[in-house]
Amino acid sequence: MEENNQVIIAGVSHLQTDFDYSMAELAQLVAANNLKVVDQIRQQIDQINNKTYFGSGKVQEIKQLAQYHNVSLIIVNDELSPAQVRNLEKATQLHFLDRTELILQVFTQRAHSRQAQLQVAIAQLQYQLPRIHPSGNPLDQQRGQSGLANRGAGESKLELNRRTIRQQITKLKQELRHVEQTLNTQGARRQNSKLPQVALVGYTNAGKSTTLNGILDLVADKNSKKVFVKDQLFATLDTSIRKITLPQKPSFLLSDTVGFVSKLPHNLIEAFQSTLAEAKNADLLVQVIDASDSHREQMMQTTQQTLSEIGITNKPMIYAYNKADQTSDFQGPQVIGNNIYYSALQESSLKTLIELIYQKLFSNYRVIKVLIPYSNSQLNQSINQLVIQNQSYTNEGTIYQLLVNPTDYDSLTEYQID
Ligand SMILES: Nc1nc2c(ncn2[C@@H]2O[C@H](COP(=O)(O)OP(=O)(O)OP(=O)(O)O)[C@@H](O)[C@H]2O)c(=O)[nH]1
Ligand SMILES: [Mg+2]
Repeated sequence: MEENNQVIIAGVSHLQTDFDYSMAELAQLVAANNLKVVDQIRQQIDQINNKTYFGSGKVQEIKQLAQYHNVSLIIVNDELSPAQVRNLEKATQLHFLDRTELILQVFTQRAHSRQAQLQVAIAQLQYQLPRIHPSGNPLDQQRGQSGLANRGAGESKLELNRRTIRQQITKLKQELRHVEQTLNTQGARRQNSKLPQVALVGYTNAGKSTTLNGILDLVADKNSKKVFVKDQLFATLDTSIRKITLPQKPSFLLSDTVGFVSKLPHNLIEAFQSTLAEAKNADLLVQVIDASDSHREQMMQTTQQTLSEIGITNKPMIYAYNKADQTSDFQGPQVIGNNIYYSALQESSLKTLIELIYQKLFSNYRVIKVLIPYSNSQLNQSINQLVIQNQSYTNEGTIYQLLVNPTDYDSLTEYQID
């Protein structure tokens, strides 16, 4: 980016209750981009200025502050329209980057798998599409508008550039579909498509991946690969799905996926649809919350809002307040209704969380005792896929005590004994 990595962040608080928090988060996103905030500028107005976003006096103030700090890049806490960026840059001769672009940049850095890279690239191009200019340099847009002929030429070149970008998007989308098909046919998903699904969702850095890893440790599943954990925004961009199996219990699939942030760009949500599909298809969501963060309420609101934007409403949810070890007087895990206070770093906590998941997921499972004749080998075989609590042999056949879902229960009643 800039040689000089110092920036000023700027925001307008328009009837926004969580303005402080969103500015603090903007500073974190800036740090995630290896840039340094040297100062910030705020304005309180009820109406955003369509032309320059900030009021005109504020624009001059930004220019002066930038001169004072010798900074040439201003980061704005909102998505700006292409015209607003142009007008601001024209008025100040500075560069402006908006929150959306900043988030896109962080995603770009973090994308390692082909799927994530394609998703981010699509979101980037979609963001750029309305923002490109004939010269590629937004500052030239104004300078180039000197004569009619010139302008016409500019416009057709602009159309050409736009068409090229649209073609690129189409091509990347095709490749993405291809990659996703391959993943679908390989994954745990297909082999275990009938198992109940649980998805970890929530704010970035809340501890979703740590929770998944902890649970994998607990079930001592040596074959399951751990997922990546780091104290940074958007450590996870890919979905990981793991099968969780405990003795004498039904198995389920547990998935970990991309975290949320406030004002998550729409293009990203759209591009990450298939990654987020895990949450969409889940039977149960576990919303992981950083209980030690003073902004947890806003983060929960943002999570709720993002979920409804993806079309997820009214799903059964466990509220998992993580990092309780960093709050005062944490003794051990505590469950109150659908809420659990826990630490993903503590074994007893994870055990309690798994129990809660089982309770929610399998509350309608029932125990049935059946006698299956030896001659019915097909049925004996499919029973082996179910949770067998007990098994004994008689002259007439095998007696099983099973823990089953309502559908299986119904289909087995004709073999039921006592
Ligand atoms: N003290 C403490 N730290 C935790 C706990 N759970 C997670 N962490 C730390 O929090 C940071 C983020 O954890 P992750 O599991 O990567 O968070 P995430 O929700 O997967 O984040 P994204 O992938 O960015 O969405 C890491 O440094 C973890 O070690 C906890 O219970 N206690
Ligand atoms: Mg993660």
